[in-house]
Amino acid sequence: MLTIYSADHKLQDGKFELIDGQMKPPFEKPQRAENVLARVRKVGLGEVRGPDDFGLDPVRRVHADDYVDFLRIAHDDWKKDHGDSDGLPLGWPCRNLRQRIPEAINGRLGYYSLDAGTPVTAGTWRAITAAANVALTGAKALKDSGARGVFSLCRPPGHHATRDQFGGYCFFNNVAIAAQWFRDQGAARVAILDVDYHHGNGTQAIFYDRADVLFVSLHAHPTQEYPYFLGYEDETGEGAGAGFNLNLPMRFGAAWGEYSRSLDTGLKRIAEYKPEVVLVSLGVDTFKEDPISHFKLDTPDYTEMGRRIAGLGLPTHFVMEGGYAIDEIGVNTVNVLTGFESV
Ligand code: SP5
Ligand code: ZN
Repeated sequence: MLTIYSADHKLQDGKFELIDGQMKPPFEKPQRAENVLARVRKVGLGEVRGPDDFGLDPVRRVHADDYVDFLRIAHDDWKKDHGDSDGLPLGWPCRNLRQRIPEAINGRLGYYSLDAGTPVTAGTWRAITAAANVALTGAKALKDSGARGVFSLCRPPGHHATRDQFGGYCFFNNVAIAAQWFRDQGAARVAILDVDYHHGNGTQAIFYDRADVLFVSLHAHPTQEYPYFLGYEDETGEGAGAGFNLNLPMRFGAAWGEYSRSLDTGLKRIAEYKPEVVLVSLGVDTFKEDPISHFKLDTPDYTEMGRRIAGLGLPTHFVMEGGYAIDEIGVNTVNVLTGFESV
């Protein structure tokens, strides 16, 4: 299987995230992607290629123009007020407040974000544009080559990013950008299967009122886990998108038995939909030893996950999302890919 990778991901290297009431070194760090890449090479998964530059047009198909323009200048503006530290918001336009964009960079960071766990650094813009290009290059390679599967080793991840908000370590929604690209290239129906431990609130929100992109997500129940405010079972889509969003939340402690039943439910829905292409938001933070998660998947389960996804018999674009157990992120991620190829 072809892997797309850019070393520019290393430019997203925050000093701290706010988590559990403490400023801690970010769980979402460069070594994650390096360990996945090392495993891809070790098992001989296939060629590793750098991304092509698609420019910002395909990004703007998913994200608001003002949001894209804000991210481009956000750290420069932060630096003017605060020096060369990482930018983090500390206030948001919540209930009972106005939805107006303020002048102050602190205020704009709040307006365009979901949380204080996602540092805006000097290298963020270059890293996130590279990650979008990694997703787009993988999409184009899948379409042009007629291969069964392609792996876009995106970092930072993307599925929490909405059309105009960053958060959950995500800035550009890589999988949504790739899905929209497939649509714009003529694919009538596109399905996204999100197996990251956290609900893909950004991806859901982007496609919520559309029938041309089916979103299916397996995740920790939002009543217990981040992002807390989206990802419930009763979110099934609206307007033209009614019936084209499927959330399969599970309580803390879910292991492969329960998880695999949810996976089969999700795969059945995707098969019924008859998409031309499937994108997989591939997070491996469902692993039993993940430091911020509470599911119990084990390393061999990822191989079986890949096999079951392959059972769809559809062109499949794997897009990297979360996974914070740094020593096992490589084997767990690549097991999905080799499991997929073994069928
Ligand atoms: C892409 C992705 O996986 N983003 C995850 C973002 C999660 N950020 C907040 C996590 C807070 C959960 N509490 C952690 C408890 C560990 N003691
Ligand atoms: Zn996650």
